[in-house]
Amino acid sequence: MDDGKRPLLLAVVLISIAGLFQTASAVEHIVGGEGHGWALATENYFDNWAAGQDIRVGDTLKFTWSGTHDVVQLSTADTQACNVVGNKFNKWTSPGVSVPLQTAGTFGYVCSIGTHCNDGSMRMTVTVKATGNSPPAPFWETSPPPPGSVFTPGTSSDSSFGSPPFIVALVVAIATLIVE
Ligand SMILES: [Cu+2]
Repeated sequence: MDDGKRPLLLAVVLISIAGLFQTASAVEHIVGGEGHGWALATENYFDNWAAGQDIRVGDTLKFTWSGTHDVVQLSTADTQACNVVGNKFNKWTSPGVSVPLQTAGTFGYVCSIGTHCNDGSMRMTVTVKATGNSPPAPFWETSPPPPGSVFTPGTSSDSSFGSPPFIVALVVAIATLIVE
């Protein structure tokens, strides 16, 4: 190989390796969805929202709100009972807080202001799954999404462009061009 082309090839490989790590990057979940946030809601709204998310260790929960709310982490039993005078594991009072999820398990969050938990349904049980249990499907195995569902805002990245097979193919293609 021409020695002058080695730095370029090295750069391509390094960028591609960075791309591999990007596929496993943390997802920031905006609690309640972008249009709703951490606010008074209908019954089970936040539990239903959480059940629809793929929440993994390393992800964060972002609680956004206006007005007077807070976020208190309780046991799941205290969460379901809105027992905000029970054991508080954590409390956050600044809107926009990002709560890191460092271990797999089931966690409960409520708003402790007034009767927001009981009457405003501001309670949520979240299941955090371990990382790496379901790697994204290779793009050739992914069935085409139904019309209108492409680029749905708020869903986590399922792009096949970041998948390892795609990146390996890209590296091989570019490296072939360079060495010719
Ligand atoms: Cu509240």
